[in-house]
Amino acid sequence: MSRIVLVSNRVLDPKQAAQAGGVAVALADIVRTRPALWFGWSGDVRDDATTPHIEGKIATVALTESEHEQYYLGYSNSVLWPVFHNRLDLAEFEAGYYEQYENVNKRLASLLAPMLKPDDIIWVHDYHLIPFATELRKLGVKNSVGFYLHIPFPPWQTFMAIPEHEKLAHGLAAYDLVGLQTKADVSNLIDYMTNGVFGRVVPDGRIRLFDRLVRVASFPIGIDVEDFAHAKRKSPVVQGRGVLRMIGVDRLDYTKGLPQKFKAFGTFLEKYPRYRRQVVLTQIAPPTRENVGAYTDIRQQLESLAGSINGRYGEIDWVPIHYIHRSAPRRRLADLYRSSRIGMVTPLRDGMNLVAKEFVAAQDPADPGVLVLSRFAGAAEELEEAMIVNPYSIDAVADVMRDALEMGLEERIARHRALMARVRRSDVGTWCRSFLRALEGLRDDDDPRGWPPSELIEQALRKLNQSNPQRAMAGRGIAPV
Ligand code: GDG
Repeated sequence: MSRIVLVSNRVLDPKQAAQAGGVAVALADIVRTRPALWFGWSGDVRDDATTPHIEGKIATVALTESEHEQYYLGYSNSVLWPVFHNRLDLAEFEAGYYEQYENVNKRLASLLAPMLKPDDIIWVHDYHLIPFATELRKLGVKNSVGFYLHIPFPPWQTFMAIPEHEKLAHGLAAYDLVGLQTKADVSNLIDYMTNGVFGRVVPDGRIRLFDRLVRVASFPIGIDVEDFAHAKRKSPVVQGRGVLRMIGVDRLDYTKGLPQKFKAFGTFLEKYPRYRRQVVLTQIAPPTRENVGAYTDIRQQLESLAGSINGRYGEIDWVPIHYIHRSAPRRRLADLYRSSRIGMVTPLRDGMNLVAKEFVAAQDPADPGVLVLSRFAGAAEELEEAMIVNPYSIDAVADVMRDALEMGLEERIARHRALMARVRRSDVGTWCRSFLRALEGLRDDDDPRGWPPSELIEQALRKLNQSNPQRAMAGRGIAPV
């Protein structure tokens, strides 16, 4: 069995990873169960640590002050994060950010390269590390290298607003496999590769971009269902008997649609006064990236909205919004999900959103709560039986809150059963296995024609051929078979 080398911006102690949740659990699981090495940033910022700290299967590196400032807070979180979430207005295209982004990728690659064995499979995670494979290739690394993007890929013209988009495209082309969350993301990336930088889809379904062949496919991430399936019902007490809870759990990020959610709850209380005193909205919103400017605004906005809604509708014995700007223990999250009637997952844009799946997994199948899910979360592509909403439409979300509260037991059970089957089918184990199988398959594949073109690639081929047969013939679109 080949060793898996995981590379991610943050590396967590596997013991802490279980508490942190999300992807960290999945990666820690690979490290526990396979020959593996997990390499990346330790989370420390110091100017004196230049060599990796190696402990068992974990190798970590500190960042210097200026690397942290420009690679992490700067290019990764003030350029790529907002643009990939369609927030060009928040992007800070500062001179120097990209250079440092590339430098950190180069430095990390040069520290990892000497630790690699010829048959290692390398799996790089997320937007911080797009140029990582290019830097490895420059050092002569020939191994299979896959990349997984946890956040959405934007429409191609939005991506082209990034001044260095072509360099990023070169970065992506250096991978053998680029994995994305949804089919919509795959479609956006193929659009960009073919229209923006004139890649072409070749008959085996891969994309020829610059001088490389790269496969692009979707691998929707999932959760460890068993982690949530044994939640307890009677956990955190709600104020008063019979009061129903709506629950939200989101990092305090401007992509998560928190002000819109609070406004919709205010509108719901205004339009449907009979629900006053009957319902509370509990929002857990742990702090995140507080050193990035755009995150200060969202915090202030949310505090003022919670204050004004509570001031306007609250009573001595009933506070409508419980807003908690701290992290909750993972165990308690599962209990909170289970004791809530509605899961409010309403991001403005999200790669997948694991909270949606965790909420479903934690429900009591005999008396389940209802998931309200934004159509702009990647999870909406799979979780069709949720109540799908447009989070920008405050009035519509307020109405869906009422519909969800009024939904009868039979319908709640039917929806939950279907959702639970989906959450089980594409759990975190399936996600890991299918990505690694695809990557390992590419390595063994010396005849690229062996790859059946995926449904999406076929669609792209048809679309391009129909829209511009000459382009296809000219070799810019599809290579002749
Ligand atoms: C990125 C993409 C994609 C949250 N608050 C607490 C807490 N959490 C846990 C949740 C969940 C995880 O953190 C959050 O995952 P999400 O998927 O909801 O969102 P991002 O953090 O933005 O993750 C996203 C994901 O990567 C995976 O590919 O789905 O689209 O943006 O597991 O439960 N955990 C604890 N306390 C908290 O207060 N313990």
